[in-house]
Amino acid sequence: MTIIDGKKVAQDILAEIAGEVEAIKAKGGKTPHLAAILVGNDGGSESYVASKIKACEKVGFKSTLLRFPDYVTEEKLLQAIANLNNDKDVDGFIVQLPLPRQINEHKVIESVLPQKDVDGFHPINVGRMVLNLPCYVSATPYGIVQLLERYHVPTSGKHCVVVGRSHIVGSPMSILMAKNTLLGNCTVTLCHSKTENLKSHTQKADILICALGSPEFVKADMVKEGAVVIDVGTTRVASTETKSGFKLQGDVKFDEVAPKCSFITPVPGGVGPMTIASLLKNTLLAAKKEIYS
Ligand code: L34
Repeated sequence: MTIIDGKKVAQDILAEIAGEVEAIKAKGGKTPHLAAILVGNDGGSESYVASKIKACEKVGFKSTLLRFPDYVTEEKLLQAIANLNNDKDVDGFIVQLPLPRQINEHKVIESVLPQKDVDGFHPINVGRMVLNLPCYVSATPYGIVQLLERYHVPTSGKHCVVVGRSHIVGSPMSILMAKNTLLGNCTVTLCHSKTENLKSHTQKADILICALGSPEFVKADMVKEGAVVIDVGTTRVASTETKSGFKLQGDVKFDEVAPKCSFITPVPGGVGPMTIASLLKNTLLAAKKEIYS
């Protein structure tokens, strides 16, 4: 059994990006610039956005954080997005999700210029991803693909079961794994909250991707011997073991599932850090105008 070290792979990717940034700067090029919009004070969002900003510093990107209170109006948020769309110095930007209820998430996502949508959430980027056209692939699925690649996990002809059909992870993941590309060519089953007898599906998975956001939902009896298990869940649960009073828990009951696996990602230190590395990779592509020239 191999524990996939997402933290290490993410660090390797950040080092590669840093090298490219150095080369761009040495040639007198513009410093890549990522901006992030953070609404409210959700603990998870605060921590993820802080990690994104820190990663920018590490690779030599410029970063800008725009903060709004959770009572911000949709109009004000859309204005901030329009400003970033028009800001020539900003190569790419994200609006951290979730957003408060008064804000229409779809409206926000569609107002981001696809050329600057380094989250890959805009319908143009999602559509281009489905059609195998150059695009920004959203960071978490892109991170998972890179983990599988770097660990040489065979995918062709394998049965991949994705649990969870969110727009940002489950749905794009199911599409990527089925693609006729070097990494892909899986037979894919997409399971969700209405799936009957979920266990009968997950037990057949050669590659099981868990993205439901339900702590320790996936138990040993749901997993096939020798499976590759990717745990996307990062739920904050109360804990007396940590100073902060909470800990991160994945969707997989790691201790009992891991011994059955050929490969498994831990939480923390698995998919999470890869989400950040992939966002920066997309931002570098944006700065180099490699997707949209
Ligand atoms: N717009 N909203 C937008 N883009 C995204 O890509 C995200 N996501 C998800 C939530 N909302 C978003 C993230 O950034 C989830 N997510 C994310 C990013 C990073 C980490 C987890 C989720 C991460 O770094 N996790 C670490 C632990 C961090 C900690 O201890 O708090 C890990 O090792 O899993």
